[in-house]
Amino acid sequence: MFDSLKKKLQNVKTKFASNIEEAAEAEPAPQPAEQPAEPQPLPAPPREEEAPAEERDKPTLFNKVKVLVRDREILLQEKDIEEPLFELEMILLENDVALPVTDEIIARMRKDLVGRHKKIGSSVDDLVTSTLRSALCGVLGEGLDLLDYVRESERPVKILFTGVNGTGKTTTVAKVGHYLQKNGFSVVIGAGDTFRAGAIEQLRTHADRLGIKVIHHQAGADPSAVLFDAVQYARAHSIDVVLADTAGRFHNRANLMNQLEKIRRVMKPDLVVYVDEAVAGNDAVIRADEFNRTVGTDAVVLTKADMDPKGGAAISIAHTIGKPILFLGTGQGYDDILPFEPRVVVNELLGDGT
Ligand SMILES: Nc1nc2c(ncn2[C@@H]2O[C@H](COP(=O)(O)OP(=O)(O)O)[C@@H](O)[C@H]2O)c(=O)[nH]1
Ligand SMILES: [Mg+2]
Repeated sequence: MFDSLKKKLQNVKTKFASNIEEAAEAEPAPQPAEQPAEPQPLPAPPREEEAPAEERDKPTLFNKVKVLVRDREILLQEKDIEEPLFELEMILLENDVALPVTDEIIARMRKDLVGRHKKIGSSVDDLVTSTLRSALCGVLGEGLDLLDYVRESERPVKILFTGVNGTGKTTTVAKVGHYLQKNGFSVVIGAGDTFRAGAIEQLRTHADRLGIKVIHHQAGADPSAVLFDAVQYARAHSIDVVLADTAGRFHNRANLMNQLEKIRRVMKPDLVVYVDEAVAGNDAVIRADEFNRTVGTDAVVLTKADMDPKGGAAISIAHTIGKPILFLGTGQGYDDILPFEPRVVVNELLGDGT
């Protein structure tokens, strides 16, 4: 998952670190008496080793930051990180991170490295990794824990899955059903894709394997009626969660969008989940944005993350539409679904697994 991006981030981290080390080596030898909290003209001398820790930790007022390199402190300036910052920007764009999200990450990196006092140990690597980590976490925002959500909601919890064709909605409905069952919740699935031949059968095959009840009508039936019945069934049998599969649709196809509006009115979903594939990169981000504007979206599932070397959609989508990612799909098996925890994904990207 995201291997190309991971490798490139590793390289750019090394570049940041070596630039900072170079800046440290170019720094003049420490001067004695210094006023730590006062603004000073550039270039400023490094701070004294013997300056009290609490003084060293105070934010400086000018545009640079003290960095400890091999047990000595230097003042890091913008020019020292300009080049790796540019390289990082190119890497993010090449890996399908949306432009505004790339800008945000770069701005966060710059702000964190320059113009603020930073307390770090003697490792430049740690500084670079933690700065990059917090910039990425900043754009990924908070995930959404489905188990917590279900625990805290009135029953039955109704979840509607929507999005374009072939992205993995039906597979995701089956995976989420399995995930909820494993975690102690009862589930019923509504076969709301009555449009495509074979869709009901496909869903029933998944559900049979997983021991999940499917409510379905004939092909061509009104999906609102099917999903209404699924909700009634859940009420009558005290089922915790209703998962509603739907036919793939485009935001710009009026008849299908009207049908979706009707499903929403009749079923009254608690969560509308937009499903798209991570491999679609920027296209997935644009489509999610358009779906969110036209029908509204509460959360996103990105499938096929296992086939995506870039990770751009996963990084960009939540920040772009302002809605959390719920899961990443990571394969074709029923267990190949990963609750989206931003910190875990960022650690995976930065390759340190901590
Ligand atoms: N590699 C991989 N394939 C997936 C994933 N999710 C779905 N698929 C495959 O994508 C194809 C389309 O899935 P389907 O659920 O029928 O999509 P739908 O048309 O949106 O309902 C199927 O072959 C699935 O096995 C995933 O996370 N990883
Ligand atoms: Mg389907």
